[in-house]
Amino acid sequence: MSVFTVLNPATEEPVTTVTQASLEDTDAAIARAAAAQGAWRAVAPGDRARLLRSFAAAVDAASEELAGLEVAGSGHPVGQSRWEAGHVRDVLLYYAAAPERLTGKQIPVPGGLNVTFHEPVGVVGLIVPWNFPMPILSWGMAPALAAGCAVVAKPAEATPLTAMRIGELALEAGLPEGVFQVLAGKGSVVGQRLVDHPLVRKIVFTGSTEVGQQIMAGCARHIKRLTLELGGKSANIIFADADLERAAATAPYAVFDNAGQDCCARSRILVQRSVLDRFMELLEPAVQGVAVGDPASAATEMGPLISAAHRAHVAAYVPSGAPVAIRGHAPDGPGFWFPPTVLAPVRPDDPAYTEEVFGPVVTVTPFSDEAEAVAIANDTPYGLSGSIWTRDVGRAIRVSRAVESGNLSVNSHSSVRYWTPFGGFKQSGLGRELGPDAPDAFTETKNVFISTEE
Ligand code: TAP
Repeated sequence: MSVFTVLNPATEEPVTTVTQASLEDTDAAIARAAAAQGAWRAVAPGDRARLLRSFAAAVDAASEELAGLEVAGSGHPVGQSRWEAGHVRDVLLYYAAAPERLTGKQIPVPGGLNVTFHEPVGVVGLIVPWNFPMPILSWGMAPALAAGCAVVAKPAEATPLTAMRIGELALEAGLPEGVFQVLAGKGSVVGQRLVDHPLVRKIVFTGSTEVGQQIMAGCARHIKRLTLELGGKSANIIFADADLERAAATAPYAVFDNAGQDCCARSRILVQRSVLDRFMELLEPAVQGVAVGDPASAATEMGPLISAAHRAHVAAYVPSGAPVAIRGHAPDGPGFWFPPTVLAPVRPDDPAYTEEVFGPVVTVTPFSDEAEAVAIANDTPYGLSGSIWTRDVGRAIRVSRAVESGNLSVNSHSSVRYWTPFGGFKQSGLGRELGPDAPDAFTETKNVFISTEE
């Protein structure tokens, strides 16, 4: 039996140990899910909706406990952790409305009519990364359950605690056994088995592009349905006519939230050359003002990185002699701390400029005009997110259309909402999550011809 010790990233102290599911445990969970699937899809839509609302209420009642687990097990600041627990509740409530709206179409044809049905795809394998254990779990779990699918979820090995508790809450709320299960364990064991097992009909994967490629290849063997949410290297594009004060005040939060461990991190700031100096003057105090420290304190805005190994990975992007333009604060002593760091000027072949750092490191690059801004923004294999700052409405729309990215914001650093679609262009992913159509992605459309011939 293999056991994983969850460490508190802020103290390096053990929080608890978690038994890792084996291959046999995974097969047994998939068998339970497949057995539960038929009865779950047959639950009347209104009753499935009621159960999802009960699940949301159970999450709400446990939100302080869930937030505490995320503070201790992931190092997320407590304010953020509370928001994340509330987000799971809200996502469940939003998709609780879906079971009664999974309607089909009727299409007149000669000699009769066709009707379409949305049939649940079957057992769904949900593979979650360590950076946002609660929100990303909920984005797959809630629409899949609403569509009538049974779900087996695998949280990241390093951050299983909140997902495990949410699995218990589902049962306490009355979801039938086997409909929603959480299996803590390794990607190479549990995750791989979900991909390989023929009874799992869809994989929802969020994680690195590299593992996503392996998963896509594994799913191809079964023509298994697949959603991929992968890496990002998003641009925060600031034009000279923008509200520079607001753009600079929010730029740190666009990249340093969750210590930069965010697929949507705007980790490349592009600034029109004529306002570069003024922007850097404004950015300095904003970066220095980010409150980095004890995640349990309500005043903290940024906590530690997830592990010593990840800190070493991030630090490699800031070697001695790196062009550090601004460096914020971070505590000394135990904990996997890394200060908010702004690099400028950065060579276009520097790995900090081209690769996903997944830490609190941002590069600043000047551009001359709109065409150059778009060209630089698109010069990456990724296309997940980004922001555009300008007072010119026409330019805002032109640049939004030209940037090859799935989720953009204009004059704002936030672009993820559960009621709008989310996903990536290019190597940032495949398919869309969230938004009103998300449950459809957990169904197959069945088309039935009904003859009216006498
Ligand atoms: P990965 O190393 O890719 O891991 C993601 C999940 O996949 C983990 O649960 C992991 O298990 C599992 N896994 C690993 N190998 C597997 C395999 N062979 N078969 C099946 N599952 C496997 O990513 P990460 O380091 O946790 O997360 C960071 C990456 O995720 C970044 O690139 C980030 O951009 C991306 N991300 C994207 C999004 C969206 S929405 N696009 C959101 C968040 C993060 P273990 O825990 O055992 O490794």
